[in-house]
Amino acid sequence: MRDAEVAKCIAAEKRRQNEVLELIPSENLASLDVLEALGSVFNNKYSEGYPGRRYYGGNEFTDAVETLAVERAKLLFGAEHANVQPYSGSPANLEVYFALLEFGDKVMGMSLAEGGHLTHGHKVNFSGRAYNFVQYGVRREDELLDYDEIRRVAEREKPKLLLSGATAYPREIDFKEFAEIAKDCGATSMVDMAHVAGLVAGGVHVSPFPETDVVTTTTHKTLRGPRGAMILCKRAFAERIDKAVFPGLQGGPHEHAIAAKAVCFGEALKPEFKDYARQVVKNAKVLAEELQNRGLRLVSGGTDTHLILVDLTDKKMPGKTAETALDKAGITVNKNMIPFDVRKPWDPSGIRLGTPVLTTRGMKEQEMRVVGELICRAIDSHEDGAELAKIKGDVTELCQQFAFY
Ligand code: DSN
Repeated sequence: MRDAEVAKCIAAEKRRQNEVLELIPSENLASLDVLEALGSVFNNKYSEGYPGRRYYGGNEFTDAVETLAVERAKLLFGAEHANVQPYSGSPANLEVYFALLEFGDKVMGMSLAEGGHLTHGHKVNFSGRAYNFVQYGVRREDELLDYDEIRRVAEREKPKLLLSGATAYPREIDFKEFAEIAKDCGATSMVDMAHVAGLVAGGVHVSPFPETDVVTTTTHKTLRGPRGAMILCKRAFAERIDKAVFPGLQGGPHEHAIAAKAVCFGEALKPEFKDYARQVVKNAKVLAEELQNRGLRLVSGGTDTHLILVDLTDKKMPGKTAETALDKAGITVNKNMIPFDVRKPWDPSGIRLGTPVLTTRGMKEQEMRVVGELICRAIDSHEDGAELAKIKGDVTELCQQFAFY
């Protein structure tokens, strides 16, 4: 790297990633092989089209690497068709809508405020502007999805597409039940499994396959690959999906990212990945228990996945204050809305955390107890700079034992 200024930023970010406790549940640490593929000469190539049908010459090796990614993706998830070209999760979702719907068609998706995603029909997002989204959420009493109620609404509203998947729901989502509801009310079923793809691949979360018609996922979250996405579907939807990705919404595919996706899927097909996925969930459960034992209220009372949502209302502390205090202590989380939040998205009542990164670094149950204690100490001393600095010292010490890069 001859650009000293950029090199300095990269070195600082690498140090940060090694020295903080990264608890944002949608992040992970990709392997050096994934990073090498991302930094490869595939970056230089234009390859509009699909393997064997490109608009440019010189695509012999991009065809080979993209085919590898497609075949590994299908094998990993038991899918009939895979399109590995989506640039990221949001475009992937819009591509599915573009493939299967007319503008104005009715879709059901989970509201962002209760755990969904912007592209699941939020009014500020293209999805919510272009399509007629009916939003569902969680039950007030236990903050869980109410499948009977979702079925009732689907039968009444008759959406063309029924979408499930979330970014801030700590419990396992019954993708099979969603597929059943969609089938019974004549809708196409779609799952956005971005958050839990690695858990599905590792066999510790119910799979949307083979029942679901179309599935989107990012590849950089629990799946631990490059920043990017893919769409998996039944053969019957393949042609429409491929056309929506290119030429519908995208231009030249990012073949360097596709090469890195192939590496990621290869890693996830290895038996060790199952151990990883199992440990992610075990760690989240222990961390959740530790936080509860220390007096924090968790949305839905715990977790089945990699993700924990803490409600700080009883602590009389906004999520933003907690995020800032934890940052000062070297612990990275994100402030997050909780279901039925009375506060605003920029300063909501909760924080969201998860265990994919710490598990990649090799931390286990014992370390989760320590992490839980550090989090609670930082929250309790959010106004005490000296104590936060002391906690940061403890964080650095722990992190040094689990350096990854
Ligand atoms: N930004 C992602 C997350 O943090 O969950 C969702 O796209």
